[in-house]
Amino acid sequence: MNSLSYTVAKEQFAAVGVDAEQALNALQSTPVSMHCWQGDDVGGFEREGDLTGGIQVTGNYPGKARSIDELRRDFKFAQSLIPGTKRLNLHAIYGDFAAGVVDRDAIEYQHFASWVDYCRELGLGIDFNPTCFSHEKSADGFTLSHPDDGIRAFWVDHCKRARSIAARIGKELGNPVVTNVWIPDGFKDTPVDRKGYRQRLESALDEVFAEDLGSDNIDAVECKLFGIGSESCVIGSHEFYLGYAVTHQKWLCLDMGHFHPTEQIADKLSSVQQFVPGVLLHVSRGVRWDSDHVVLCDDSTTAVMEELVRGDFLPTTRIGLDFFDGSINRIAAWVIGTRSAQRSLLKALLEPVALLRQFERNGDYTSRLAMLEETKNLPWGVVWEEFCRRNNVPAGAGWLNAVKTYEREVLSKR
Ligand code: RNT
Ligand code: ZN
Repeated sequence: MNSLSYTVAKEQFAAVGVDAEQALNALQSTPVSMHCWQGDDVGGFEREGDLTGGIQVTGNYPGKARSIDELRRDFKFAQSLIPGTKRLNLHAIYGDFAAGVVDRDAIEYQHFASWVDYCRELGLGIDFNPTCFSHEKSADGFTLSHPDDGIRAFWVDHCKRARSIAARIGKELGNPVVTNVWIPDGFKDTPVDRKGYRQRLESALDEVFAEDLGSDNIDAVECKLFGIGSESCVIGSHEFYLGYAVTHQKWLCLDMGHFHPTEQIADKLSSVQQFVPGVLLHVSRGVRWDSDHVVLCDDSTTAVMEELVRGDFLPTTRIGLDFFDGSINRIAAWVIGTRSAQRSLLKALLEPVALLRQFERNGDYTSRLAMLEETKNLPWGVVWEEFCRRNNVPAGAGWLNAVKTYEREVLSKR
């Protein structure tokens, strides 16, 4: 039975032409891909060592997952506090190397088979990423654009293997995997041969993508403006990958932290979606730089979700999360970020788009602005509570008590 407050809220939305039930169904069927790397500060299980590649996790909150079993336990718990459809986003360094660690150019499906069992049990799809950082062969900052033929070939092999592992995972689960290629390549200071690096990157990508793997794998490429140590030039820039994705009909990954600090990706979606087959989102929150803070239900996240709904882009978009905060409880970070992305999407799904569009078409920008403001008061929070109730997860901060108990009983003993 619906709650009384939901019944009232539903009527309020109906009065502006919005079907709350339809919004709930759309939210239920839109997966959010939760990144495994929030659980252990992008460490992985392949080797000890620093995180390199121009990305950084700050904070040393106790209780970080130290093994594949700990990460699996933490992730299983985190996703149980989140409503709706979830996926698990894996990086290649998170393989199951119990039988022995192999180098990146030798990873195989068998290293990920136990993740497939794990996700099958939890009813989750999987997404995948080659790991082109935190390795001695990327220590000088270059991978697929490296001037050394041998090093470039190593990373080409790694990315090829990642793609075929992903295709096999997609086949096993009957659920296509998005494989996202992000490389750190870039210069701290002004280069003189940008062209050479970009030409090498293009041909390396051509090699990586040469094999047709069918529909179990979806390729995406992720652009970036700057990183720590690559402030002056990133080889895989927005223009580079937009051009590559359009030419080769790959999905483009847009990370919210990968542009100028005040530049928003919401405005890019309707342009990019006209020319590429799909968009992978890395929902993140940059604070002053690509800091990968925990996602909030804030204006920029909501603006992105609004564009997805307004443009009817949900069928050709995969929503993935990409943040890593080691300064707070990492499980809480997952829960806060994922639920905030979903709440932003729900707000967008409850927007009276038809009405607003009509105002706009009539040139009545006064009414458009007035309604955009007035709808902020509509009781979307009540619809969110109903969504949580139907999914058997705590609606309000009730999940926090569960996380605190887990912290006491599990994390504090690590
Ligand atoms: C780095 C990119 C990339 C990574 C992950 C770990 O700037 O955003 O997506 O965060 O692959
Ligand atoms: Zn990203």
